[in-house]
Amino acid sequence: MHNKPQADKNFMKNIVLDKFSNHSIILRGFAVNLDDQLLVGINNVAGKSNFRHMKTPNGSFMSAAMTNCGEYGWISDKSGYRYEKIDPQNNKPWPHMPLIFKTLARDAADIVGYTNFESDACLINRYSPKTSMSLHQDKDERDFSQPIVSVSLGLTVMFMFGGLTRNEKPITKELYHGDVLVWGGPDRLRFHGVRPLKKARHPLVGAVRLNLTLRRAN
Ligand SMILES: O=C(O)CCC(=O)C(=O)O
Ligand SMILES: [Mn+2]
Repeated sequence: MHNKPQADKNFMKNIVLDKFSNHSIILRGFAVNLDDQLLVGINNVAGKSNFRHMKTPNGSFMSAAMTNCGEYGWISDKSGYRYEKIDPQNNKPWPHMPLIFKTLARDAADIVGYTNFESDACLINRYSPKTSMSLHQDKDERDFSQPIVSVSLGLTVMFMFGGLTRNEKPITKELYHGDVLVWGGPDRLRFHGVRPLKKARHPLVGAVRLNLTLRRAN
């Protein structure tokens, strides 16, 4: 018997969808049964390409600690935001994307109607208490017809989902351990971000929130 990681098919039959627009949907608790496997994957990746605070083009530091896996990794430095195949910190390719990440992203995208989503980049964000991410668009990818799949682990956060312009007032949604958010189509370029994390302790993950953002970069 081999242990091929896969989403729990029985669990998938009872998915709770929080559809807050036609193209922005939270699959509540969809990744809960996979949390141990996802955390092992994150630790393996971070053992090869460490979490770090990237520099923004204006010279400050991103408040979330980040690393990547997959063929492409998202980076920020004084030259701007972009995807790179090589981790600039160790000059090696980013660690392989654990199969469970890819499978989870494909299954989640599939359920909400984006078939055959093949992610080639996974940004891993780690938020400590008070850490936030300001409103931004994900627009460094080549093909905006590909959705974004975002997995939350650990502490609960308030996710902000705005419009296609920065000044549109965002709605907020709490994201809990195991929630998977998928957005695409006309919502693909919506501004989004997360409010500062409140101090707490998650029984499995500890005093942080981890986020996997799976995308098709190229
Ligand atoms: O942590 C999150 O839920 C959002 C992360 C995000 O928007 C990003 O990394 O681009
Ligand atoms: Mn984003």
